[in-house]
Amino acid sequence: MTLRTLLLALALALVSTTSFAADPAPATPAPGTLPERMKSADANGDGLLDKEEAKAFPRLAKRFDQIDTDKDGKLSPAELEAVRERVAERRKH
Ligand SMILES: [Ca+2]
Ligand SMILES: [Ca+2]
Repeated sequence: MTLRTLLLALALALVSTTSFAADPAPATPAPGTLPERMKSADANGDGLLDKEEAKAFPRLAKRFDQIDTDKDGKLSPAELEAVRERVAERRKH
């Protein structure tokens, strides 16, 4: 009986592990660097905010060209992170 329970638990664990692994992993960059709000604004799900998507954030859209430091027309999480750091730095002074 104990072995049966053990096997059942093992089978369940395997099933849940397998279904977890089969989950289509979203192409997200390093966790924690991408604000949730950016993710929801990322309409086409490429992990970047283009000018259209940035319109969801008027303040972001206004400074789009400033934030887009590599001038590829899209805001990457790294670029947004850099802005956040600049803002945080300014708040300190
Ligand atoms: Ca996008
Ligand atoms: Ca860019």
